[in-house]
Amino acid sequence: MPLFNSKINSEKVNTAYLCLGGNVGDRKKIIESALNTINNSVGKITAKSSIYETEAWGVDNHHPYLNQCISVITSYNPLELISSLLNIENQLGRERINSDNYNPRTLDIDILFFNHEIINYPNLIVPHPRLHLRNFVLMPLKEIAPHFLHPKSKKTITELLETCPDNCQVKSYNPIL
Ligand code: PH2
Ligand code: MG
Ligand code: MG
Repeated sequence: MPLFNSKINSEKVNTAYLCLGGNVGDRKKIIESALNTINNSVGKITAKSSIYETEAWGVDNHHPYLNQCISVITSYNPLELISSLLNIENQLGRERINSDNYNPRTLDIDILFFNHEIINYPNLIVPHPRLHLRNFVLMPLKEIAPHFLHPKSKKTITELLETCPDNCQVKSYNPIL
């Protein structure tokens, strides 16, 4: 019986929504490399928003970020997922200087949703506790999941964006190559 159960668990398919962002280095290349690694090692990417250039939220006068949201299908459980995402951040040059602060970073990959689960581990809270306060998350997320219901507030992403108090600028990123 245990064997049977673990096989079922290892094959369970989960849908996670992630937000990627960074404001140091070649921001676009770093996000693209992260997407490749995620697709090859974490699970298949099923949707991608466009890339946005976004004013730094929560800090004054930091360099603007690029942000993008994706959905991914994965057999990882939430802790396996966050640990593999932290590895990818590290591989792509993330240095954690002071974890309480919004330091500039090459790459941050946050789990926004994991299925419709509510998860409260000491080192992982899902849904992301500040996603409803952030245009840089809600605008890209609305592109790929406008009707997704937040499992706590039971509001859709479209509704959350309408009531989001954030004034930070978020605009489409279309660099002239
Ligand atoms: N991430 C933060 C803090 N502030 N601002 C923007 N625009 N984009 C981010 O990804 C971001 C931020 C903490 O993770
Ligand atoms: Mg973050
Ligand atoms: Mg993070």
